[in-house]
Amino acid sequence: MSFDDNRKFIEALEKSGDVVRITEEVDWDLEVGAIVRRASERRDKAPFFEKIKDYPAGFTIFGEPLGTHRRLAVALGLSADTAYREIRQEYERRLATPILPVVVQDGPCKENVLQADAVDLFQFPAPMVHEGDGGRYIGTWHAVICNDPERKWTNWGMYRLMIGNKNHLTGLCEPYSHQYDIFNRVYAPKKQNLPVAIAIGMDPICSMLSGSRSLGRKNEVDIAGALRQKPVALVKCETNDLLVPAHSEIVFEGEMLQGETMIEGPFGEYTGYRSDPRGPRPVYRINAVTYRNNPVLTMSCMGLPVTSDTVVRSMDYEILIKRVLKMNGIRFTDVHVPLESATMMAIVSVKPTYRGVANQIGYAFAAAQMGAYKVIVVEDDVDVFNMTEVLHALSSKCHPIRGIRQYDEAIEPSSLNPFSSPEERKWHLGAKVIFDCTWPLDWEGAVPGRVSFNEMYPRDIRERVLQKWTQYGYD
Ligand SMILES: Cc1cc2nc3c(=O)[nH]c(=O)nc-3n(C[C@H](O)[C@H](O)[C@H](O)COP(=O)(O)O)c2cc1C
Ligand SMILES: [Mn+2]
Repeated sequence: MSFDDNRKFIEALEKSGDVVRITEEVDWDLEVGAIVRRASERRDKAPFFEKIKDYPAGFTIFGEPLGTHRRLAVALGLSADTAYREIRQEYERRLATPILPVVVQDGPCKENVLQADAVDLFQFPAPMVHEGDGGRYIGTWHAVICNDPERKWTNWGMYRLMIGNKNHLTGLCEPYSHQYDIFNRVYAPKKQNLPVAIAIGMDPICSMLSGSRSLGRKNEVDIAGALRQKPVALVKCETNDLLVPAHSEIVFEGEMLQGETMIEGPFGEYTGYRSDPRGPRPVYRINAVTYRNNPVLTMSCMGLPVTSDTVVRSMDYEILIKRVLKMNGIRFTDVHVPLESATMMAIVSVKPTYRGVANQIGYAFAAAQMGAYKVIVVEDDVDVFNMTEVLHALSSKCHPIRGIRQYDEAIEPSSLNPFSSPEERKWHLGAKVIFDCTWPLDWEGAVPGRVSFNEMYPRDIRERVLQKWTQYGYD
């Protein structure tokens, strides 16, 4: 079961009880943002806004499509209450077999076509997401699509987009991103603009993959096919050769301009803060707009967890971290990036067989471009998803001096790191720390034994207690 668009996805979420249809008229100016924000902070259902002030009936907004693990499970065609570990396992299993897209001649995204002077980005109910944002953000859950003619592949990335004026967008595109690399490596030397297509309101899986880093230089659309277990139908743009999902709700065709900037931001960010000041950012000129009748604009209201960003990127980071650890020959047993950390912390479990494994993990994290700054290394008798066990291990086993190791000036992919100084943020410099919660191997014979039901009682006693538990008067 996979969804071609959010319309079908919303129907499925209605069945599983994970969406609220809001028929009351809401204001695009902060009211929509405030509702999405509160729902996220309460881990509540996704809001689907059916009537937006100042906009025609049928122009709707769908907030935080993947803002909970339940919604992620439904998007993958799994039951809404599938345990997260199983969701991740299924996700990783499907990743292994890419399914190439098919190109079709026509699609719903061509129901309305506007070109040149007819383009007006204010035609869509882009929300003023947070108070004090630099403008109205129309790209917070979408894909910017571009080709790399040198290496012959197509990139999809989620890079935020603010409306600059009637036919220009501007937004943050970090230097480590694929799009910036293509813009800078292929197009800048020729002083050519980079053709782009911006697809908003794609199906949940296509959107999700646009925000994923673990794929590396793969065509995101091939992996979207893998996860959907069905190829994505693509259709050609009107004004360039790029291909977009035929079921996209809204498509902007344009160019990322050489040598021009617009003042963008600030914006409420994924870390739960607003750290990055207003400043000059890349500009996209929009030459054509195509959209479905009654378009569904998707959005994310970044800020304190849990948002679609947190849900998607935590899993993506776990997959990335596993790969980095494997590449370094580190034998780990599991990895968890807690949702509450907004991808800034990771827990890794290991079975130590040699000294210094935590330090080895520290170096691997410090060298890898990913924002898990705090890493808790536990032994494999701790379940990395059980924060009660993790906090106990951290409190009891990590030596306040010898158990902590810092790695300075680690290259940091995000310029939004709240604890870095403004100067460090500018240069993408971060730092990492390892909390080693493993027993030193040379303590052989002197390791404190853990006092727990499972570890401190003989099997026959435990079995008797379990068997008679309700007899004793417990539930
Ligand atoms: C909701 C959301 C918003 C994001 N906003 C930005 C952004 O404004 N700029 C940016 O460089 N990355 C942003 N990211 C992170 C990138 O999408 C992510 O790093 C992705 O891997 C980029 O694609 P690429 O690996 O193909 O470059 C965002 C991610 C999500 C999920
Ligand atoms: Mn990419």
